Amino acid sequence: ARPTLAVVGATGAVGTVMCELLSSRRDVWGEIRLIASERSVGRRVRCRGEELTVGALTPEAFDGVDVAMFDVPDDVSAEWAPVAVSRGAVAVDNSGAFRMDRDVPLVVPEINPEQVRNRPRGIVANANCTTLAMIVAIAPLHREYGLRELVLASYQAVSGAGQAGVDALHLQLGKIAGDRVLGSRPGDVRQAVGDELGPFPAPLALNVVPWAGSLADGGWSSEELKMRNESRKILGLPDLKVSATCVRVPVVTGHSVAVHAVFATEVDAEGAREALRNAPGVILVDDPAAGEFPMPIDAVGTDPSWVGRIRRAVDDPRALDLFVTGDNLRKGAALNTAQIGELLAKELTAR
Ligand code: 11C
Repeated sequence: ARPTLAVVGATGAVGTVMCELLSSRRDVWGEIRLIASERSVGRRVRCRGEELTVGALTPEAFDGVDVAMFDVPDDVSAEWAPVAVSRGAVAVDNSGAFRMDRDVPLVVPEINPEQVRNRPRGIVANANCTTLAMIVAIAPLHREYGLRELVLASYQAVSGAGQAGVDALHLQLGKIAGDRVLGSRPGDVRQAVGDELGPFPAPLALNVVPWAGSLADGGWSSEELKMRNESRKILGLPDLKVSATCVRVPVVTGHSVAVHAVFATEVDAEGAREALRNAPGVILVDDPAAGEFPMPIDAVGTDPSWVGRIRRAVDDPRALDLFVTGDNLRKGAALNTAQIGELLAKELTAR
């Protein structure tokens, strides 16, 4: 029989994309159960051509479930993924709650699909959306040249902070539309935006904010440390040097990363392009003379990581500079979770 799937957080920003993917990808599931927080219970949601009623998050909701996907905040996953496992499901978790747990594999199907079977806690973790956009393009270059170091700067969309982030940007843009004065100093939107900052520490409209996540030791943001720690774990490089600066930009969907990657051997840009042309989950867009480079407006609503602007560093023959953009709600979240779910469905169906 086909496995039963539960989607927890089905009505959130990622959950909504998950329902779209379940409707458009090859169908490997038997029953699909949608689960959400109290305020969404009873809502009717279209998924895979069916009109499904959203159910409550209770232990019994996982009875008979084979795979439970979690698209919820860390604290909800931390509490409920083990409940799903205790009821017999394999949990695929998109939060940060379990990613660095030694007994939880962190799986990107294009890179380390075999790890999905190594799950002593019954949980498989999905990486952070910023890590995912970048890592799909970095792994083929690592295979080619042997990665030693990453210096990263992100350009992250507001939907990374959920629907509240999207709502805040639209609200702010509405407030400043047509205003060419914008406060006492041209371009300082603070006065016009007021205190409607949503989940961000400063206005996003006509601004960039070098902050994502929470404050960690040494002045790093949690998001920057996730990029470091998750890249090391996914690539199996525990000593990889990674420095990231994470920046929020006024883009609705599509996380981008500027990458400086240092390798063990000399690199050449055409060789790197060739490796990426043949890589799964990657689309190469690298013809600046023709105005072609990866941008969020290309990546949004698509599955692959878009990569371009590939250059050998002027001052280091072992280093490449490049730019990557991916849909943070698809490959960055729902798509990678769906792909992991499909690996599990194949395994469970073969039993
Ligand atoms: C952001 N990347 O853009 C974050 C959202 O660890 O899964 C996802 C946080 C995570 O704000």
